[in-house]
Amino acid sequence: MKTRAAVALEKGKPLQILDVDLEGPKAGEVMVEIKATGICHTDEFTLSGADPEGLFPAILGHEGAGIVVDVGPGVTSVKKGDHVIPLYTPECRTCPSCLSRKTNLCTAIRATQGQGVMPDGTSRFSLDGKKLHHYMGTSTFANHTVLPEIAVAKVREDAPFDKICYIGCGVTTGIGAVINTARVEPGAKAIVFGLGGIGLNVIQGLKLVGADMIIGVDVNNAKRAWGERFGMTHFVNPKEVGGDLVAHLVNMTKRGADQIGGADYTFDCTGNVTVMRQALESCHRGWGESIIIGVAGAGQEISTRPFQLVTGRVWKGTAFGGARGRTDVPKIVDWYMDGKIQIDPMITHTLTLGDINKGFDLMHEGKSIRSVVAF
Ligand code: NAD
Ligand code: 022
Ligand code: ZN
Repeated sequence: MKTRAAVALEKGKPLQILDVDLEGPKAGEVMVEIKATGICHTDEFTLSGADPEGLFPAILGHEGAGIVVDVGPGVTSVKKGDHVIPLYTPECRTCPSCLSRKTNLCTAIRATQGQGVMPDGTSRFSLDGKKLHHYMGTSTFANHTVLPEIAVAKVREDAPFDKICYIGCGVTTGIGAVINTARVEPGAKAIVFGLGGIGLNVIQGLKLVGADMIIGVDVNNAKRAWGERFGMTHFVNPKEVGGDLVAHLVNMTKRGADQIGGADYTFDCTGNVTVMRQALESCHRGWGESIIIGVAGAGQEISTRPFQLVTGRVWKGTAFGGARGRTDVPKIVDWYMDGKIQIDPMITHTLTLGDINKGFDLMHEGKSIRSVVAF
């Protein structure tokens, strides 16, 4: 069949809106009509050519929501008409990683997903007879896409697609980092570096679990009001701190008879390796944990003195907020529908597919928190 898609023909060029060919779902696969998709940093990272593993031509996009329109042989967990969110981190429940209960990084389709093809090694997308690569196993910048059954989460049908698509990446990553990766407890003091589409979700996750002190750090003063809206209690602009940022943050978080400072939990939501070091070093000695969420540029390295870790600080990273997609994503949709978390205010722009390149411009200009394309 034909479907309309925003195609990344080559790196560094705007996406082109074209009718592409899409084959039906094979065994264990489903076809989904995408109703909405967010535009996230990693789409931009790949499109720009900065990602050395980026494949072209491709159909990008990994933050979507839609309806199952067809299922291949052997599919049992979803049926036609089900509402789903595609998962760039699948959940097979049978691979050693899923069974370990220690990680959400399912390995069932890992190799082929990275090569831009379906688990059988072929692509369902083509243009004029030429193969188009899938992207992150999701390819949501198309009105229809084909995914493995293990890479969709079935969600309730009364939830609006143009909002819950954000749960396909940003919301789950931010809230999940708090709940699954850091396991923040009530009363904790936390610092969030970078108040964008991820950091604001970390803030609302911290508020949800009952953190006491939520310090937001951003070089852009316009982010103060954004942070406050979701539960931030203090704001620091590193450019306006006279002196050392880490010392300033440690001082702000002093407590107890010994008056030792440092946060219980810090989160990097910038992808900047200098910020990652600041985040680690502004943790409390003995128990502070720093969670890296930001994805750094290719070839970047992090550093600190071993003393920082010897004295009990913990450096961790998280992918998709440590969430097991098929299990956790439907619950997050429920939280949204029950008013426990907010999504609507963070979606600052809703665009048509024809205007998708404007979404990338808004991201570059720092004007959006999230742009969503509604089909
Ligand atoms: P964003 O651009 O919306 O937000 C980044 C924020 O950081 C901006 O507000 C910016 O002003 C601020 N910032 C930049 N430099 C800073 C500095 N030196 N100190 C303090 N603040 C600074 O980006 P986003 O959508 O929130 O994404 C953040 C990062 O998270 C990206 O690297 C993205 O790739 C990554 N990410 C990771 C995962 C994962 O699973 N690990 C998932 C989604 C996104
Ligand atoms: C999503 N991300 C950034 C912005 N939006 C993002 C990027 C990469 C990962 C997670 C989120 C990520 C962390 C660890 C891995 N990835 C490796 C997982 C593994 O090897 O098992 C990652 C993922 C998918 C892809 C590449 C890297 C891909 O499909 N190309 C989850
Ligand atoms: Zn993303």
